[in-house]
Amino acid sequence: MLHPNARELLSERFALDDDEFAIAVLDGLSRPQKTLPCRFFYDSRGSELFEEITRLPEYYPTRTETAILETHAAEMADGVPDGGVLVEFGSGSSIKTEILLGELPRLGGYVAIDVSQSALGGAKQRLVSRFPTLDVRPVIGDFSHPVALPADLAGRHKTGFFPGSTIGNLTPAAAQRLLRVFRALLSPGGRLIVGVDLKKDARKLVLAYNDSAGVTAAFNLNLLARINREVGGSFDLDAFRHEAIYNPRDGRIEMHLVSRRDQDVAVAGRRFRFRTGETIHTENSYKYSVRQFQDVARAAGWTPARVWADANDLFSVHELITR
Ligand code: AVJ
Repeated sequence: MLHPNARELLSERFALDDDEFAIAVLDGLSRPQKTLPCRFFYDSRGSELFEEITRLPEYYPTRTETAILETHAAEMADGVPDGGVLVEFGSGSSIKTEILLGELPRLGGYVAIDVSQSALGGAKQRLVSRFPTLDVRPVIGDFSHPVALPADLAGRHKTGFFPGSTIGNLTPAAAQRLLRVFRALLSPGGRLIVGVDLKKDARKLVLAYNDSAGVTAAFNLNLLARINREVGGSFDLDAFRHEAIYNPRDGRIEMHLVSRRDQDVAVAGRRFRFRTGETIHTENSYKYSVRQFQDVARAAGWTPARVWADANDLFSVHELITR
């Protein structure tokens, strides 16, 4: 039995990560509705494929949110006091952050939280060369668990930044819990800028997750390749197909991997049976109206303030403040 802190100390990019993946896979495949957690999409191949998704003509969220940030960056920045700190949850390459940082010459520090040490290192290098006086503080960690901010910045005013509609991967109940965690971390007087994909025509949504070039299909199927490699699986990738559907009741896109035939698959020495048409549910991507998201934010103790959207109401960026 490991000391609880040992997991924290050893976690990133280490044996315990493989462990966590294996446990999640065996658990998910043992359920009546087979499921795999979407956070495991992002191995190095998966991250490449996601980058490719963001450039697809059908995938509107990334370019729409980027345009909203470019249009309204000065307004978003005007709530950050001189010497205040910007805290980004799941910062990755910090590309979108750069848009805000251009409007924040007197920022007291930028705390970038991400699980990938290499992404953090690359982002820091790029940001420091563009903003030589910026104090960049990489923190390795998973944004979904409370992370400790650098102690010397604890007393500063904090603005959180959570773009990308990553929050859409969570159920509304889990999104509410995460917003509460963020509020505690950013308090007192904290503020949050969060990107949220909007409800829209179901056909447009489905096309964004089922592109004609098949990149999203490859992204979804890559999860099976990862299981084969890292957990000792026997998945035949040709025996499954990608599916994206809009579930109007829950207001979410669901991605599934559909078994093309009756088959048995071995994973880590265990056997899993698939019927023809049976699916593995691999991702939810919830879509909100502005009001629905504000209700979730209020239930988490935030006060909704400004909302920015594009002219076609495809995507929204919310400002949440502490009353
Ligand atoms: C990174 C969670 C915002 O839900 O749109 C893109 C992931 N999955 N295409 C999304 C994703 C399939 C994406 N997020």
